[in-house]
Amino acid sequence: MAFLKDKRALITGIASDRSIAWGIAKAMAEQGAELALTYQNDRLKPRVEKFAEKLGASFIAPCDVSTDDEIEKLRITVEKHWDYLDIAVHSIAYAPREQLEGLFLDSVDRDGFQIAHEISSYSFSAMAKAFAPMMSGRNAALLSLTYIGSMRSMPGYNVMGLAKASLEANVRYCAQSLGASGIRVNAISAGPIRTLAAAGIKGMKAMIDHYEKATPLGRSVTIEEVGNAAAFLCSDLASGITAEVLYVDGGFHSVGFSEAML
Ligand code: 0WD
Repeated sequence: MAFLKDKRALITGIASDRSIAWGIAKAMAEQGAELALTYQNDRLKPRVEKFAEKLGASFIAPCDVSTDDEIEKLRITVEKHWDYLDIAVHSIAYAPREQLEGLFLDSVDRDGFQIAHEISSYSFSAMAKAFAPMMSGRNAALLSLTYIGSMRSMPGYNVMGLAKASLEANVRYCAQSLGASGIRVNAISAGPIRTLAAAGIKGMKAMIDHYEKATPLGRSVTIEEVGNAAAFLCSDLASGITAEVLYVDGGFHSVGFSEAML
């Protein structure tokens, strides 16, 4: 059963074939969704064009979420192609590299804090505001990607942990704002995956290695596993689920200490 048949999905955040958004796009296409993909800048455009071709996406469009103008342009483009939207995926995060090194208090500053929160959290509300009118009354779904560094301190994650905490609250408040319009709003908290974004975080390799000892599944997860969970959460099968942060992390979030760590 293709459980996203007749659904139209807008997917942001594909930067490479390791991107979580690529895993999500593949899973949604497999489940029958019609796709549109965005790219952050001209450098990424040819890459995203190829990805769009592979999945038979209807169109691609630029969007750097750091300005309202670009988000508005994206909304206009999407409206030109489609008269409704069922799914919008926000798979975007950014903090200046120097924010992701050393101890939090040694690296955080006003600019870094503002940029991390604006790109990684505010842009989700901005997307929700822009696309809610096209999604209204359709059992539609908005989805973002978060990480457990929002709840627990992680080496090098620093201000991004604060931005993810904000993003998770953002999901709950957007869910409250949009529930009456039949729009569900959720996030997936993924285990660590080697992507371009993860490469910027010092200690990521050690953290992924640690997962082998620390998770019930004995490993971290793949972009395909996150993609399948995303496809489910954005489908009618999840019609009762909103304001939720779903952990797709091999069970890491549940563990205090494991046998393998003794
Ligand atoms: O371990 C991981 N990789 C995890 C990632 C674990 C848990 C959560 N996540 C989250 C990330 O925080 C992010 O929210 O998943 C989301 C996707 O991250 P990813 O797939 O790991 O990373 P990547 O493939 O790098 O895609 C993120 C993309 C950017 O890539 P780069 O590496 O070029 O910064 O986000 C996009 C960009 O394409 N992006 C933007 N898009 C539009 N406007 C912007 C922007 N201003 N900034 C970054």
